[in-house]
Amino acid sequence: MLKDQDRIFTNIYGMHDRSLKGAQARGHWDGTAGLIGKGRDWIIQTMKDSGLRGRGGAGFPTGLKWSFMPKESDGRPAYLVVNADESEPGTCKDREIMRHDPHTLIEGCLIASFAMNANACYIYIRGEYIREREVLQAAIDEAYEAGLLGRDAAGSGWDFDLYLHHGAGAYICGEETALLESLEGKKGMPRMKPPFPAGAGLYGCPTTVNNVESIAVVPTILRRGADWFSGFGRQNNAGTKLFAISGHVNNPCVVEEAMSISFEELIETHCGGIRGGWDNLLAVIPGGSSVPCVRGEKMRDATMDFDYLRGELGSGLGTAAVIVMDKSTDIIKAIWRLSKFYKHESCGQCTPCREGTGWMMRVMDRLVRGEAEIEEIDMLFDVTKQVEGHTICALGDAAAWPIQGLIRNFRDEIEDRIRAQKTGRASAVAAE
Ligand code: L3W
Ligand code: SF4
Repeated sequence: MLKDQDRIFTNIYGMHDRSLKGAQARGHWDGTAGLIGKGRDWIIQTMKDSGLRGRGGAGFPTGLKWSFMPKESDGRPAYLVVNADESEPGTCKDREIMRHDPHTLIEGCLIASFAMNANACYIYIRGEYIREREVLQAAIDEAYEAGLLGRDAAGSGWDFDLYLHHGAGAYICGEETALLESLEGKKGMPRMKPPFPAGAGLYGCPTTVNNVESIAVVPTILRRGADWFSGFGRQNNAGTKLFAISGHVNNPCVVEEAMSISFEELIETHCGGIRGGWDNLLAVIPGGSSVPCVRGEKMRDATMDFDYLRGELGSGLGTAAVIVMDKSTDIIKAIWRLSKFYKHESCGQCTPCREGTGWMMRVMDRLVRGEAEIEEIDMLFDVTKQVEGHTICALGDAAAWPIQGLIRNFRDEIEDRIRAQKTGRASAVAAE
């Protein structure tokens, strides 16, 4: 179990004062100008050495992403954009940072922006996060008041402005290029990549888009050192990590733990175990709704990190939103519900996603009732393969993967339901 002195988020449960005074008492904003004074190359190298991988779902190395930004200005301004459009079903970790520990994020925005030559940063916050944006805006105002933002921010010699922008409730605006479109005042529709935002992002300028947690951990990593951070977890899966555990555990929670903790330890230590005991565990979605579900018995010994969950279990760590389902769950219906979500959230600009999400949802709808032919299971799988990898953004994949996970792991249950439905119908006809 992670020791208290190794936690980055010291107020994740809101037990302490979240104001600037409280944050400073817990060590935030301590020597910020000194960290900036060490220069861009030092900051980016330390982030690379720390092994931090992006916390928004894709796990792209953060230091490497920062190094894609132009070293010298070519006349265009550079921007940092923080993705606080936390909408992945099951995911609620960034919310806890913003409402209880907002200064960790604000200080991170300043340092990261400096490292990328950006004098301005936008935090794009999910529209439904109304209380969080009030808290965050109050913290930003406080930081301006104290001279930590604005001209010569925190006495660093760097001029820096931080803006909070509210989303309007569209999941797709969490996709980084749709987010940029939305920030520019346009409809939130993903752009083709490349060019990646580092080449042409906000207003066509060099931009880095990072998740809230990725930015909020930066000041502590720089203060405590890359070796300290990379000492948690294992190679290629370093650091501490916020896990948001929901569903059929005795105590659902958001908790910071060492990466690569075992699933069993995570659940037993922080969640009071599985509801009804381990034998009652049916399935787990370990990384937010976009990654495939895994059968419960395969999860117990699972290592909670990017490489294990993808490599060994064909799933993923995603946003580390761990959704636990016990045997009272109708797993086919649960995955159908996700299909409905993705159909609703598709922006509709590419055919495989626009048509495929509806098609998949309608077949799933029949599978829930067992009103299908066994052969349709393979046909549905084929359709998910035609959607996956053939769309502009990852929403198409996100719609396909949960269904693939269902078919791989719960095929017997799907077939049983179809057979039971047929038998029921046959006996009804015989009875007539
Ligand atoms: C420059 C290259 N930059 C990649 C950058 C890219 C982006 C980052 C990751 O989707 C996933 C998705 C969801 N030159 C680059 C480069 N980059 N190659 O690296 O890029 P990518 O394409 O691997 O992923 P993505 O499009 O950012 C994110 C999944 O996360 N997800 C959850 C999402 C929901 C939330 C939320 O609610 N907070 O994040 C869960 O699994 O499905 O697969 O910045 O530009 N050559
Ligand atoms: Fe829009 Fe779906 Fe295409 Fe993404 S994959 S751009 S959400 S239609």
